[in-house]
Amino acid sequence: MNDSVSGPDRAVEGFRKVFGAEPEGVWAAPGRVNLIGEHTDYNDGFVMPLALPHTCLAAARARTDGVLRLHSGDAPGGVVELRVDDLAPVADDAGGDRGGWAAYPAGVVWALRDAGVLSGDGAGGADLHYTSTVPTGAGLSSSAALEVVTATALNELYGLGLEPMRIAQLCQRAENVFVGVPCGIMDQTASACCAEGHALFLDTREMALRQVPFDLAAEGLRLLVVDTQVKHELGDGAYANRRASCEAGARALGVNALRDVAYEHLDEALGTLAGDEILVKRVRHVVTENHRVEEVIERLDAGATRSIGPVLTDGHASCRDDFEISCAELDLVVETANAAGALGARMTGGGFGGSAIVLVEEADAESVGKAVTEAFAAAGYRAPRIFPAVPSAGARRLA
Ligand code: GAF
Repeated sequence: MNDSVSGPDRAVEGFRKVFGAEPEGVWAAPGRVNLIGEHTDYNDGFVMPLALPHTCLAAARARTDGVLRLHSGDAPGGVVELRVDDLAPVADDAGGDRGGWAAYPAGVVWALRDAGVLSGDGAGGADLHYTSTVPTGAGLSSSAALEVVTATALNELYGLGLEPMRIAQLCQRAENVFVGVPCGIMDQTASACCAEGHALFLDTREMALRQVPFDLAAEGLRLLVVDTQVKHELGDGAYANRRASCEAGARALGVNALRDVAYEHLDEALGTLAGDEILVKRVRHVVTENHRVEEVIERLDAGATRSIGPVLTDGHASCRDDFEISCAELDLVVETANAAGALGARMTGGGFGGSAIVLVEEADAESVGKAVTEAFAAAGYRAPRIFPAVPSAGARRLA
């Protein structure tokens, strides 16, 4: 493939090469970072992600014979061919491989059919070729981008008329039920609904969203993403474990979800949990984290963008000490960046590796990045990848 061609052209070229035909269109869906509100989305809480300029592209055309052909320019293994009528989630106790990367788009077709959005024998058949610039395994939602671009393409190819929020919900269901990952709704909503120059405030209980202006360049600020390039194995079971602790905490407190524990009554609530130190910590993280999202919104609404820095750093301490989802590499980013003059920093996403975000004055971006890179070298860690998080658009058609 010719490396000099731009995104959509590259997707079209890849499609032609693999399927020997013209695609009907090219669609894009972005990865994300989360500004604040970590592990709150499965507690009916608040989150505030923003979309990255990095996207997963799909060149696609519909098929009338009920065959789904999936090809990724980034993964080895060639074309994965499936019959849409045969798609079914793998039973939880079946173990083994659920189909690698292709399980995500296949799960989306299954979810659209299972919800009756795509109906009739063979509906959902398509040829799809993907190419992505969202780093994988970096906690930047490459899987959600893959799901959302698939649903967005099929939405148009089949004239389904789905709103972005509905696309996000169907993609979450694909991931929960078909792929078997118990994620919340944040990543898919970010990929489907974000807007350029904005962060997305989402109330995951009401599924109400607000686009919050977040034009950092205009304020002389920059948000850096630091991809630590590590993913600790521990993370796999730990997400489900944290989710189970939150549900246990809600049960112990007699509420539907931890969202219902008021920040003002947190001490009382924690008193009720006395004796279970783990539940105390998990509940404290979720309740204070929801409060931090509200604080960040207030400060942004007041035009005091710089003042969100310490709130981000407090959020990191809570992820590290109470929710226990950080790791040495992420902690080193936060400590080093803040010591080098950043306004604030925190891990972002599920944790146990992946990426951190750092809010800096534009003039300090280079020196702060350099300090982090040097600290990684001194600690014997692999060099991190550092790039700016420019708040970008959600899923869309490109060609
Ligand atoms: C992962 C999940 F997919 C999200 O739903 C969210 O829970 C996040 O971890 C933590 O905030 O990205």
